[in-house]
Amino acid sequence: MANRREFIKISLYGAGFLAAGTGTYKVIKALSKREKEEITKLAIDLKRTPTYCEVCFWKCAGWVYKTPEGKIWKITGNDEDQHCNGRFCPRGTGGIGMYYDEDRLKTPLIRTEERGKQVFREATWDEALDHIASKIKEISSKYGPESLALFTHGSGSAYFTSLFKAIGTDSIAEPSYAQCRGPRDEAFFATFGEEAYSPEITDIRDTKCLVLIGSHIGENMHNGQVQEMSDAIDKGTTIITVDPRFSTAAGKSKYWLPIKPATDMALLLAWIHEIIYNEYFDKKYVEKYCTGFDQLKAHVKDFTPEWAYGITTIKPDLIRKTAKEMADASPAVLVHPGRHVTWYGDDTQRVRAIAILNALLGSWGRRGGFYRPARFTPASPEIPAYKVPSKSWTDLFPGKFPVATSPISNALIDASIPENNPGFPIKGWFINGTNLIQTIPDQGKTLKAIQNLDLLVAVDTMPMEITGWADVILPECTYLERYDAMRASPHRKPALALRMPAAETAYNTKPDYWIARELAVKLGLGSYFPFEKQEELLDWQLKKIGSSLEEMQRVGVKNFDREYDDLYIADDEDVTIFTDSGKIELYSAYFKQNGFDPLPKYIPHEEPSEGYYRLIYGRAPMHTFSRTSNNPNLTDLMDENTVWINPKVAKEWGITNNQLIWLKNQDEVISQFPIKARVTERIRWDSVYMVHGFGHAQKQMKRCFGKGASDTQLITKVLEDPIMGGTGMRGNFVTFILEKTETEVAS
Ligand SMILES: Nc1nc2c(c(=O)[nH]1)N[C@H]1C(S)=C(S)[C@@H](COP(=O)(O)OP(=O)(O)OC[C@H]3O[C@@H](n4cnc5c(=O)[nH]c(N)nc54)[C@H](O)[C@@H]3O)O[C@H]1N2
Ligand SMILES: Nc1nc2c(c(=O)[nH]1)N[C@H]1C(S)=C(S)[C@@H](COP(=O)(O)OP(=O)(O)OC[C@H]3O[C@@H](n4cnc5c(=O)[nH]c(N)nc54)[C@H](O)[C@@H]3O)O[C@H]1N2
Ligand code: SF4
Ligand SMILES: [Mo]
Repeated sequence: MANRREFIKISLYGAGFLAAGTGTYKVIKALSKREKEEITKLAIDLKRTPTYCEVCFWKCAGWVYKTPEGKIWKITGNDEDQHCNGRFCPRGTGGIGMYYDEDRLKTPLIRTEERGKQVFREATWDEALDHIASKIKEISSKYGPESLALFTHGSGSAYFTSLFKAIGTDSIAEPSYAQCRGPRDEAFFATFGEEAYSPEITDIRDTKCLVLIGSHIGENMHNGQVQEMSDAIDKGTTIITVDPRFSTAAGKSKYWLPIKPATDMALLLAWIHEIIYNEYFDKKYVEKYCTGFDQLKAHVKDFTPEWAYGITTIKPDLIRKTAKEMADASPAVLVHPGRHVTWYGDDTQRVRAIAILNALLGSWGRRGGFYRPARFTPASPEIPAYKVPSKSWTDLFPGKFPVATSPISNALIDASIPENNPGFPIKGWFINGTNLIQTIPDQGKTLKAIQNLDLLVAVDTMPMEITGWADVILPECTYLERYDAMRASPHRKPALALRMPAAETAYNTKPDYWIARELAVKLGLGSYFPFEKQEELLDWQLKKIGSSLEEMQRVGVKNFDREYDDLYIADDEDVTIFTDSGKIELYSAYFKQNGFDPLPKYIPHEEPSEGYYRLIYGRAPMHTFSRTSNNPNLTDLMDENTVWINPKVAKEWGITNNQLIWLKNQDEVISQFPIKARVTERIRWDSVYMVHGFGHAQKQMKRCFGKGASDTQLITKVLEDPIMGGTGMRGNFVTFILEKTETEVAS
């Protein structure tokens, strides 16, 4: 593959940067400059088509270049795009590997043996969709359409969501809520009346002080954020990183606070204490926009840095100094809200403390804090009203998680297990673009739920763990072979981005729009998809705004002016805050009303027992979850994960660098595959760390099968957030097995 060799050459250049750790934040810029030079040289021969990337959910818009022979040669960023500023990250560049992966799903498959045995027969699309439609009808008439659940992630979600609403169910969950940013968004809603959005409205570009609590930007490769952080580093911005691990970001920080994991709440409360009792807060701002200050002040009275030191192991003078740094930068200070925040079960409250801190520092709506987003919403064609479900997902477990604003994937899974006595049973799962086995903690529960289903459909591009359990597998073509809904995410300026087919459709695969519409037609719901072809819908939407599909195919991205000049709140400006009180709620009346603490409290969490270590995890710059583990281009950069162990601990155990070991958790679950030890001072002695997304147990993914260990397999204990149902995943502890005994190998 010519394009692959090219890619590796460029990527190795990038990987060198990464390994050296000197310029991680420069890698995107360096890659893009070289690529652009090469493209300029060759431009005459190359065709380009616009796309937006599906390798992660930052959705950068770019260009796909093809050789005269029709091979995809390169993907680069679109200069007009605010998400990427013309530069893709190494994963986005490696997206080509999704198209060329020879292990891809190639044709629809129908199970012929019971679940658990992966025996399928090939089917035509018509046959597969007929089979699904008749099962959907059967479940609907036996239990009601509400007993069908959709689990979805990624750009196909729009159309499958529409289909399932038309069928008559609102049990439609995305793992980006209860496994990711749900607690953050509910905490921000409660405080500011708005979420933190995606892409986050963090004004890193103009901040004078960036505080990262766990957020490991730089390994977490969300493109625009990494670029803005790179510029911030160059400008000498003060960065404070709180992480039990010396992350890439910690290496670029003025202050690294190697906190004892699970104790961040104590640090946050001590910072709030310092900021209030030293009168560091933005008085005018707090007076004008906030409510509940006196209650907050009384609440944090005793949460001194000395108190927090005993809990967090962070020295009082360091807590004081960092609080002062934030105050000095205020309001251009950004205590980052994080993104994957489902850690310890009190996550909504921890992010509430982060929100409160930002409010006190006056950073919400201010330059260098959180900007005000703007979004362009494309027109929707006229369709019949969706049927109102007679039973809603909120009736599955009445009274639980009153503050949740989105369906909770783990609650849908619970409701698929009869002995949990749900309000009504979930009997069918339609899964699009999410590998539930690796994504949802407590795999045993997921598998138990699966055994109770009457139907499990998986739409995917790869033979993942979840497709192995499906009754019907529908192979979607990759994002490089299809149109999709236009990207219309909020940003500093409203914008639209187009994705269109860049390459021939490989194998017998189909795009999400086609699949959703065909199924709708078979269910008698075709009127919900009035356009036969997606390009007709896109053209109709674009013509409404004086553009056209033809124009978007040429430009890829269209930025619009903001309707109002309100990127930031001007000094003393009257603004609408969307909470019930119309104020930024330091004291949350809404939480109180729902039976939760109106002000965040520190609650001690369980600690590892002797010989066990807390299992923490995160991202690697060159991979996205489990979706890229088999990508030929990206496995060339990293093909397994390692377990980071502190040298003191390694010595006690006699573990050496690169030694293959197994991990066993508190519930006696042993990692299915061994993992290499990485002995490093960069992790505290009480924890071990690994990158999520490896340890695949699906043999059909030949490159990644059995490489490294799966964190999810070891996350059997879930610390559920009582406020919104998030699955806290960092309350699991592991010990080491240096050699497996016969019985352990057999198990
Ligand atoms: N390359 C790459 N980038 C990605 C993704 C990807 O798959 N690959 N996924 C994207 C998505 S969807 C998300 S949600 C984000 C997630 O990215 P983030 O929101 O940045 O992730 P977190 O899980 O919050 O942070 C992981 C960090 O938390 C630290 N940590 C662990 N326990 C504690 C603790 O108790 N306290 C503190 N202070 N720190 C702790 C870990 O050492 C690690 O450095 O990344 C996004 N970016
Ligand atoms: N243990 C553990 N669990 C986690 C996390 C963690 O760090 N550790 N992170 C959590 C977070 S932050 C998030 S956001 C979620 C992410 O959860 P998921 O989105 O489920 O993550 P992936 O593992 O990437 O699974 C994506 C699936 O979509 C498929 N896919 C890729 N492209 C396409 C496409 O174009 N069409 C279709 N139909 N399918 C496609 C992939 O092959 C794969 O099966 O996981 C959460 N769960
Ligand atoms: S950050 Fe990287 S992987 Fe994510 S959308 Fe952008 S280019 Fe793609
Ligand atoms: Mo996420």
